[in-house]
Amino acid sequence: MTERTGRRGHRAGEVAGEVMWPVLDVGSTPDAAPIGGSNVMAERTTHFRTCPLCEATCGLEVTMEGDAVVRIRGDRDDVFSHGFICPKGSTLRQLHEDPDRLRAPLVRRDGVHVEVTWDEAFAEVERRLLPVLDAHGREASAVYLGNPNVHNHALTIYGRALLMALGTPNIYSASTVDQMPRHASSGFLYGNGLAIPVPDLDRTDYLLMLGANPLESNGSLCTAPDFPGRLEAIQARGGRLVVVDPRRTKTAELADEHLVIRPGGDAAWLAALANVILTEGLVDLGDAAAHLDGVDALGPALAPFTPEAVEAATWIDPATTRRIARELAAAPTAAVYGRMGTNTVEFGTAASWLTDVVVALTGNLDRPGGLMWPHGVHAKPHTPGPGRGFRTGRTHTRVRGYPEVKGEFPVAALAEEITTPGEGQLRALITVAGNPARSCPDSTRMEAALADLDVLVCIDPYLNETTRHADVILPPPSPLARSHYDLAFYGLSVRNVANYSPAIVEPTGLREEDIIARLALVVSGQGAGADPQIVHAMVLDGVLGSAVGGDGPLAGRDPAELAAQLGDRSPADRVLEVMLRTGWAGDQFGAVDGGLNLELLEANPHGIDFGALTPQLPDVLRTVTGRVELAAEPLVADLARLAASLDRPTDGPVLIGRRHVRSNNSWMHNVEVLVKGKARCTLQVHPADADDWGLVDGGSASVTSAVGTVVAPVEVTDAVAPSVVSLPHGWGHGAQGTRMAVANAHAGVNSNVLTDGSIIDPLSGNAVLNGIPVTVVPA
Ligand SMILES: Nc1nc2c(c(=O)[nH]1)N[C@H]1C(S)=C(S)[C@@H](COP(=O)(O)OP(=O)(O)OC[C@H]3O[C@@H](n4cnc5c(=O)[nH]c(N)nc54)[C@H](O)[C@@H]3O)O[C@H]1N2
Ligand SMILES: Nc1nc2c(c(=O)[nH]1)N[C@H]1C(S)=C(S)[C@@H](COP(=O)(O)OP(=O)(O)OC[C@H]3O[C@@H](n4cnc5c(=O)[nH]c(N)nc54)[C@H](O)[C@@H]3O)O[C@H]1N2
Ligand code: SF4
Ligand SMILES: [Mo]
Repeated sequence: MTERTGRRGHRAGEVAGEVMWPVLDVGSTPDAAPIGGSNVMAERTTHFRTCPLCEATCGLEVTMEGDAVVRIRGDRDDVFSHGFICPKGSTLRQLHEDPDRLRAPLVRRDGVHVEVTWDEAFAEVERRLLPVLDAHGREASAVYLGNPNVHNHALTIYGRALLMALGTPNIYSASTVDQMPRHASSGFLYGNGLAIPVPDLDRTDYLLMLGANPLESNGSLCTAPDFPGRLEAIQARGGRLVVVDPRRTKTAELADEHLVIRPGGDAAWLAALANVILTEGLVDLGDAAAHLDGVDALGPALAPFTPEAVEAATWIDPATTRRIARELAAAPTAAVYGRMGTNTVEFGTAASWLTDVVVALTGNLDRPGGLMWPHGVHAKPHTPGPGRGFRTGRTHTRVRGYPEVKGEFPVAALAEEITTPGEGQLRALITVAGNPARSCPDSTRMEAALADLDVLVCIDPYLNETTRHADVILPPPSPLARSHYDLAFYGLSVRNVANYSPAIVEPTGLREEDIIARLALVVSGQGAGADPQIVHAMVLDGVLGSAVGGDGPLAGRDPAELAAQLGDRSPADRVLEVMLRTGWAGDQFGAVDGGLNLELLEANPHGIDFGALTPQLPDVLRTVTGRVELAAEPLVADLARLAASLDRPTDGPVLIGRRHVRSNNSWMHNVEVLVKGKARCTLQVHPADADDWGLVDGGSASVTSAVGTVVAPVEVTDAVAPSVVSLPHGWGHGAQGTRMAVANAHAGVNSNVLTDGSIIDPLSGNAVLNGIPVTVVPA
């Protein structure tokens, strides 16, 4: 068997089998682990681990000779991915070996970054940061958490410790340039911003996908390794895939039908689908009916959104809208799934909400083949009954008064909070695994803001566009030098799965939880030399305390007794062990025979499959009523804004983004095998527009928005709709002071110079990254 990549992956039909309960599979554990000693013999060893790079959680088979990587390919025995990997999976080797990856901390001296010891680095943080906190207060500091935080359980577990130690209300993350609308709509609908239902890919008969391109992205808010194979399996079993996208993507090419939509039009179009279902008497609530509130209010609220009324705003003709609504209602099971294209727009929360409305009205909420809630095995059993509901706006940003959502402020507001003088002006920033200089809207302003800070501390493996402004950079270990467990994504997964990967090589520097712990001790005033064990004990006590509190199976047990049962592991893994043992599938520290613990996962290096998703209503709900609030007041109120947008003029080109399978946001362009070949950072332009604007393929165009201009190479293609131009994000390398030789030689241009930080989706605070009005002229 050869390595499976891309479209040669398995089909989902083979995946959707019986529940496979854990079997001790000692025979396939690594023959020897090189960890813990210099490998004089350079013995060949095989290791199985989960790829940490994207949400798909593919299993990798890593062959080592001593500390050197010999080969990485898909793990054919992985219970979830069955050998599938994409071209990025094997580049863990290149990331591990990358000479530009920082092995030691850097501090900036006279404008130049120089290597220092860890002790010197933390002393420098103390010297630079504490006076700023003392002079301006904790509210003058902020944290930005980037995307890799959710791909790294040490960061997921320890992030809170840093936030608490810093004591700042100013929390920003990549969530508000991404999926915050999904959290907000789930918050209002289900009372829980984390209760995000996913399309039950392996069992659905009809998938309506809007603004997602899993053939390049490998899926998002829907963890499904070999997403392409699972889509093909829908078709192979007689189902239908409809893709709604302004661009003919690879996913659109695979689809049975591709509908071209006007960028930003999804909320209006979904409202029209719901309108047709309601007015044509197609409503069938199915088993969820007993848990749904607000169905009667939807008819009047959505009345203005007839297929005719939304046609100009969506470019979709009314007959097609009616037909799709009828198809959804008639399908034995159907799921509607929206991602970046529906979230990072002005009506992101509305689109997320209306996705779920269409699903609920057709009886597809919480049933196999519809939208279902995963239940990560590390999560506690749901506690049935009403909850406290979902509130936003408990605090507001200083400059524009944007409400907090899920405890975060919109990252679109970060730059102005740094550059606008006055009480509460941000003077200190800590970034953890983020590159806001390339990922956030209005980069010109963001970079000016980063340069303007009194102090910037970054936990990051690269000297890149953001960290070049840093006073101190603290690099994490290589991806092979840490253990891995997908805490975040097993909660968004199309099957309930668990897979743990031990570290393969010894870290050369500090573990990431030690970096965070020491930073937390510095910012809480305990000194650069304080023992990180203080923080480790506190974090562990917290999770043990919550395990023995309440009325769960461990109620009343002694935390110290439980701690004594934990293995001799890294601090983050000890916390993970508690979570796994006290989760719904856990061994409850010996109380449940055969229950899950970390040893069992270690003995099953290809993972354990806990089966297909199961209905979760009403237990997943945390609304005050204990019911699904289909017509929650803030959501219905937002419809007036949506209705007012329907008559906006449609002339003039708009910019959208795109992803390519060989890229990963802004940070993997330093891997030669991923960037070689034809330049991918091009402005895609429809042939008719190219003629009108005097552009030629291979020429260059100047693109101007309300906030900036970039000059990009032109790619003429009818894959984009007329009046739509597309430029990928995450490029624009080559900045002075960075240390990324490969990326800087393949710089590309930064599309976020064009995105406008002053426009957000008000309910979620999410930035608008798609549908940006631009003018395009030959450069
Ligand atoms: N125009 C436009 N902008 C976009 C998007 C878009 O579609 N269009 N997409 C948005 C989305 S969905 C997202 S999620 C954001 C991403 O926004 P960010 O998270 O800010 O950006 P990334 O490019 O993912 O940068 C990740 C950073 O983490 C570092 N890193 C990688 N691994 C680790 C690690 O293990 N530990 C630590 N400490 N650091 C690590 C990398 O070196 C890099 O600096 O970008 C958003 N920006
Ligand atoms: N290769 C690769 N994989 C990735 C990443 C990456 O950068 N590269 N990033 C990861 C991250 S952080 C995320 S969040 C996910 C994102 O995962 P996806 O959302 O699947 O990725 P995108 O390619 O951004 O897909 C968005 C699609 O929306 C379309 N679109 C733009 N505007 C609109 C609109 O108004 N309406 C509709 N209906 N469609 C629109 C675009 O043409 C594009 O095809 O990918 C993850 N995986
Ligand atoms: S699809 Fe995602 S998880 Fe799978 S190999 Fe590629 S980057 Fe890794
Ligand atoms: Mo993302």
